[in-house]
Amino acid sequence: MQCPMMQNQRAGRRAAKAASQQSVASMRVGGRVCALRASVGRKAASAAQVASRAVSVKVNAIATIERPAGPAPTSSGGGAGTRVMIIGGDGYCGWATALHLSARGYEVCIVDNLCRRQFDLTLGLDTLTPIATIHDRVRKWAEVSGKYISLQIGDICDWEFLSQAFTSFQPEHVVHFGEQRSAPYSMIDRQKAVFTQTNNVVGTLNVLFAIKELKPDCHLVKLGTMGEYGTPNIDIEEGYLTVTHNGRTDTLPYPKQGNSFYHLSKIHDSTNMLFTCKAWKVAATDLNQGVVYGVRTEETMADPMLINRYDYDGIFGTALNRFVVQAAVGHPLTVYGKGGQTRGFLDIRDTVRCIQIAIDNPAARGEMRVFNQFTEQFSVNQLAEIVNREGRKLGLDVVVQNVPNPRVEAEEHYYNAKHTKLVELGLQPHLLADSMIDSLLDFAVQYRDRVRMELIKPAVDWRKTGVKVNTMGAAVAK
Ligand code: NAD
Ligand code: USQ
Repeated sequence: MQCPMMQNQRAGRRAAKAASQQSVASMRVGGRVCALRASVGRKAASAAQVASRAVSVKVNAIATIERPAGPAPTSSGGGAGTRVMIIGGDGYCGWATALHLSARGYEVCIVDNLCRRQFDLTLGLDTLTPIATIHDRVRKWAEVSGKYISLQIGDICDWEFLSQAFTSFQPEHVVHFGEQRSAPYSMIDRQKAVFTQTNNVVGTLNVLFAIKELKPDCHLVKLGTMGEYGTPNIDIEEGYLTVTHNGRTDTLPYPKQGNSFYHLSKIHDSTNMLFTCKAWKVAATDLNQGVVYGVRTEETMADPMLINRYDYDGIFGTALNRFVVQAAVGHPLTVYGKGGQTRGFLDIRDTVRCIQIAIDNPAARGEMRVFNQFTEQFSVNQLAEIVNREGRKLGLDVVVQNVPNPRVEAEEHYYNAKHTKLVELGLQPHLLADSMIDSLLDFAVQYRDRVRMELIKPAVDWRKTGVKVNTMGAAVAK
């Protein structure tokens, strides 16, 4: 019997047949592995051709866009041709970072299996902004900037693919964004919880092995999350806590208390990284990032084809980005529960700058360095209040609504998290007060005709996590 995915991909393969470069894709459907040889040229590989490992389908394709013959980037902008592999470079943070670094003279290679696009296709979601394919994105970037980003399409859980990508690119730094990053997605059902933890933990383990086996001096910059710490009733330090217990003192990893299977996957990653820093002298920076907001960066606004994704739905949309879209379309702002939940936040323009700072000031061999990557902390109520106030200034009719909390989390709690290390290294934060006025709301208003109101409601209830795959049920709240 033919694999269903093979039928879907027939058209794509026909289109690519003439292309010269060959790649091999293997697909697992319901436990069976079907081998297929797909011709994927420099201009080929659609999202469908490289559909993700997610949702019972495993496709490991390798499609490459290599640098054309000619000089490598020079020192313009300070990157000096430093070779940076960006895993997850087609995603929200990764795409903006890839362009930021490329523009500044770093030699960038994006690695991505496009599973994020596949999640949207499977669940019926869409970004607020119309985004181009990754191949069109990097081609347009070359036109706009004269700088080339190489592209490796494949799954980092596939060792053969990852080791080949490492060997051919020889990264000096690998920035690892390439994980399933939605807490609600990880709580939809058993299959997605298992996928999230397998994808994230195995992918990171493979990256650690790739560094050890193939490029031991490569610095790992790994995206962790502030949610690893949970909401303890004491100050949150940057990674480590000095404790005196029964008269003895030690500095230990800060206690971790994740509030979803996604957040727990990040904790497992951090533990594996700490161990390999000790055992193999890996140099690692764990960036415990807060919730990112905004969409514009200098480079992603340089052409409509470079525009970044912007998630506002109840599964991938994050708090502030959702509130801004809700205000733009006249939907009540969805404050979950009492709204006292407090988190660290940062503008995406600071995300890209933090990554550059981590690269320019690398960890030493054997060092597991942790930075808390956020610039300001707010409660959900405070965010709603700011969006309400600024929205009214623009003439928007904003209503704030406390809706039943679909998550299990503290709704009133102490929160004071340190975040000084990146500032000490030169980060100059974009603060929300300014971003809100000059960027966020008017951007959402510009694209509001694309908003699908039915995707806004909270879609996944932590207490009702199912055992079966539930796609539309998860995307559209009842
Ligand atoms: P995203 O989903 O937009 O991007 C992740 C990218 O990784 C996607 O393009 C996806 O296709 C790719 N990917 C996932 N698994 C892969 C695999 N096995 N092999 C190859 N590619 C794979 O997510 P984002 O919002 O850009 O987040 C990036 C990272 O930053 C994540 O690790 C996330 O946990 C972390 N983070 C994000 C935020 C936020 O607010 N967005 C906040 C804190 C931390
Ligand atoms: N929230 C609302 N209303 C909404 C959406 C969210 O009140 O409409 C609340 C949530 O209940 C939660 C807080 O806002 O208390 C943050 O939720 P979120 O969806 O903005 O962020 P979260 O699920 O924690 O995940 C996001 C990213 C994740 C990253 C994390 C950073 O998706 O990849 O790791 O932010 S942190 O929160 O610091 O762990």
